Amino acid sequence: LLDISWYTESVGAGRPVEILDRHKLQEQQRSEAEFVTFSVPSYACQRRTTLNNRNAVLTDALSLLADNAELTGDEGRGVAFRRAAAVLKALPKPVTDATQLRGLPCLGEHSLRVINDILEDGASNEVESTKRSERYKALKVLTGVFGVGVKTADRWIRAGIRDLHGLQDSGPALNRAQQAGLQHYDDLNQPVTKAEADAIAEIVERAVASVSPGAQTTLIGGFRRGKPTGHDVDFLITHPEEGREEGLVPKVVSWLESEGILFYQKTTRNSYLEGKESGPGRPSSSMDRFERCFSIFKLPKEEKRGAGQTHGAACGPEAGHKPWRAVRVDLVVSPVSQFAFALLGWTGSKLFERELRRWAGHEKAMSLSSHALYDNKQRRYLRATSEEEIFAHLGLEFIPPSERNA
Ligand code: DCT
Ligand code: MG
Repeated sequence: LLDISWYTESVGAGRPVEILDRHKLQEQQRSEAEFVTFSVPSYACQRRTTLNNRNAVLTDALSLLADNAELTGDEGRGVAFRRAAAVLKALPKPVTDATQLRGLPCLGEHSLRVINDILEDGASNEVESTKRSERYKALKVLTGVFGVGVKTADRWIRAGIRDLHGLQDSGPALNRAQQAGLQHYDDLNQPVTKAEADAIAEIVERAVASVSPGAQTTLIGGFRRGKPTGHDVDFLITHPEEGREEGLVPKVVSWLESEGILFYQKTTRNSYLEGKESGPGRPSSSMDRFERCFSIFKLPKEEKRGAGQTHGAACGPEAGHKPWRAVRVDLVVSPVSQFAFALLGWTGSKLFERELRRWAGHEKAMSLSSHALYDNKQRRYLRATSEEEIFAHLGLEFIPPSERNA
């Protein structure tokens, strides 16, 4: 189970090649390429999944069906599509024929049908009709508003709201997050670049250093996995002296607010000392219990950030270009004793994390969270100060962040 190397077998391999002329050899190589079959381990946390996805057409289609399933409350089906997509993301070559997929894990009947349709006809009717469906489009737009979940979007749709105009016109009560989400809709639905993430990191580091010298800030989430863009920027903050991280978020928020950098913030305090009946390895819900801040930053545009160069009125607000953009930023604070677990749990991808927890539970009788790892057989917590140690506890080969893009 621990062997995560790839096996490729080819029809015709091993035949003596001397007797073939060059033309025939080329033909054989072509047919070998067409008949490569793949083999991958079944848990995503046993696989190395880089950002170099050779099957994007197929995985985009399956991801869309996963989105749709999640938007209609069918989480089980959503996970099934995500697992199928993740298997294809890990393949070393593009799939050209469905027979290459024989024996691969996580490819259910439904996913295989979609893959087959695309390989044979270039498109899947189910995917195309989902994309065009009014309900899917409305759910996408409405849940694209920061602070709006599936249940709220569904309620609005039943009240006849289909888009942002409908939302503004019919004016249901919006909470503070949703108001900010609607106000900054375009910015927040525009991918954040790595350069913007780095600029935000500089601001967060300055804030943290000024309110808690010695505290450390780490870029986590998709950017730690090497993604060139993201929907937000995630940071994990800790302090090398246990306890000194307590109450750090309100101080960082005050600093940012005094600098005029925050459009919105909601801070939740930590709750890992509450509910002693369930240890930190077994949180009562899937929510983390860290001190955390969901925020929207006001980031000056690049030309304003650099050497203070401006390019005249054409770039000014009077020309209709605002000199800043809104960016979603998540801050998470962990005590240093839990740092490795928080780092592993917040680096993602979401599916990689889900698979790590499933592996721990099903294969190792352990409970993994972003706080701790509990061994149910030994009835004790397993300590770790690095991600490498956690993988070792779990009996898994270490997978670096850039290969956790399942
Ligand atoms: N996470 C998780 N399960 C969730 C939500 C989040 O395990 N339900 C973890 C994994 C990723 C990390 O938190 C940050 O979450 P996101 O920002 O949503 O994910 P991302 O990979 O950073 O994606 P993006 O690049 O779009 O921000
Ligand atoms: Mg993110």
